[in-house]
Amino acid sequence: MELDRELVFGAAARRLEPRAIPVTLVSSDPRAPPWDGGRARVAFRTSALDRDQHLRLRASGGVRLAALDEHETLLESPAEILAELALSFEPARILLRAHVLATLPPVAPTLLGILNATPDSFSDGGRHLDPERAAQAAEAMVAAGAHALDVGGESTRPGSQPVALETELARVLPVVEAVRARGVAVPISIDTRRAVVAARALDAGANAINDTSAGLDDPEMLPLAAERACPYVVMHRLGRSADMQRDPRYEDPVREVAAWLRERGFACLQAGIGIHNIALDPGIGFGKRVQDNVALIRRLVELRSLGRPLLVGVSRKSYLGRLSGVETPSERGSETAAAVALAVIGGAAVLRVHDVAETARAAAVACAHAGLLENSVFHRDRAP
Ligand code: HH2
Repeated sequence: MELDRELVFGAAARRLEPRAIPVTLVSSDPRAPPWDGGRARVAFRTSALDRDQHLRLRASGGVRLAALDEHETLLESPAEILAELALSFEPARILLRAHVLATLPPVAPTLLGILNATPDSFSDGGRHLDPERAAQAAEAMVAAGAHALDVGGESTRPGSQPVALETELARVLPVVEAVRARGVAVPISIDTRRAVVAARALDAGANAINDTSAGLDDPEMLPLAAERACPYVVMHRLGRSADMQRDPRYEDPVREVAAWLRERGFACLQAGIGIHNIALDPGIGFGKRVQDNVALIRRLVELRSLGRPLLVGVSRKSYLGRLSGVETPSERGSETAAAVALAVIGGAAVLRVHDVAETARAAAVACAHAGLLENSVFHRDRAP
């Protein structure tokens, strides 16, 4: 049965209230592999629907259903539609928990080198303020194994204050331009909460937006990401930088962060951002206690049930220092390597790191243990 993407979970489906329809997963066919020719076959119980809801579901084009009987239905869907479904419907989370690991191809993570054009970032503050020096550092990171670079002009460390728009622009634009002028050709993400900064950086040669506010600090951000059709990182944050570490609390940080990311991911879809351009990030250190960060890394695999690539930023973060007793961020290389290895095992797709060479080695070892070596860029690029 050929399914039309728009018909199945396209624009019409987005008009549905995400959790209005109490459809529950019954089972996938246990005899068949979850993916057969790129399609999943999953049965949903729809008996909980009243007539009105049922009509709405069908009228929405939200699910193309072949009835099993009057209470159960069979959904068939290509991977990308399931991914979109995961952000839109709560039951799909359960569904994807069962299927995603078996279905999304495992890949070695992308290394995203951090290039902070700031005087006050917690680890590399002041090192890359000069555009030429920043471009040299970018070149060195790529030589060391970075697949992409993340340029930021505003520290978001706990307790930091926002910088003026003009200041942020004056910091990041010359760096993006200098990196490009030097011929560094890897993708660049712009780490900003402001749509204007993102737009200008994209014009200057950046390719993606990394927004630590998930679109909540600037109403123009999601529309911009949709219009530019560029990758957009949705990061979880509790509170704001100035106060986020004051008294963060969760009952279950992993469940709560997952629910929040699903909500914001759905907002991205509604704003018109393509499902393939959405990546999710648990926001390590952003309004989290040590045990919350630990739980998020230890149970990272649960966030994969959201069906989108996960970006993880553990590099040198203070919770690592709290665990090991090392206070100076730049001396937390071993701590970073250990956390990066766990993130790889948990299925991280992108690792945001300061020391690329060191992390590349840790990631290569972790990839081998996770069975990702064949796909590993480390393996491919470094084979003699
Ligand atoms: N962490 C920082 C900044 N941006 N973006 C994403 N997506 N995920 C992160 O974990 C993340 C981020 C904080 O680290 P850093 O840039 O090194 O420090 P500062 O905010 O002080 O500039």
